[in-house]
Amino acid sequence: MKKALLVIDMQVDFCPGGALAVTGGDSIIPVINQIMPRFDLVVATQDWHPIGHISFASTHIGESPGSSIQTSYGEQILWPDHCVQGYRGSAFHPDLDTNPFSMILRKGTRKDLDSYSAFLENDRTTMTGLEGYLKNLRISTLYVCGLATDYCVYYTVMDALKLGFETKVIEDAVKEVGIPEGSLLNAVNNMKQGGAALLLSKDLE
Ligand code: VGL
Ligand code: ZN
Repeated sequence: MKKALLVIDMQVDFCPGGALAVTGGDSIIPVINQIMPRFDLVVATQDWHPIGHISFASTHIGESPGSSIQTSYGEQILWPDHCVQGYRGSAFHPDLDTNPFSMILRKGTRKDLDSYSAFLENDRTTMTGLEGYLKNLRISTLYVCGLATDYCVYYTVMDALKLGFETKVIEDAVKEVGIPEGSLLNAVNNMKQGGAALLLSKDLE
């Protein structure tokens, strides 16, 4: 049974001072750096949007961050401009050890389609290729860490469960956006109900 660690979106823009900062987002970096060597494989994701991305409030006249719009694939929450391809904010946080990464998956790269999950984009049909990559390498168990617990971690975990991976969330190696209110509780409840385990890094075997 091989296990992989998914490191979700540990980027400058999701850490304090960034465009879509998660409070305390950088506080989980030492934990992630410490646990990475224990896995058979480490995969990192980067939110990686083109200028004028559909998820940016600035792309839509009269809209502001926090509101949502209807798209061809359903409701899409709007965010401040963040993780723009090649900009400083899209880089991995400088304190994150990137050496253990076997693969870096970039998501949300298409202008008209957002992707929270590392497996399926927000239209819920376009695959990123990660499922095949992990299954070809005989990975059966996924541990998930990174940002944000209520968006990209949440969607990734729910898809991983549906795709048949045993899935665990490392509680002290994730942090939430918390918008809108209740988003963390909703995410945690659904992840547990879907069969995900929550554990602390100290309890990793
Ligand atoms: C994320 C909002 C917008 C995340 C990405 O990484 O959780 N959240 N884009
Ligand atoms: Zn994004």
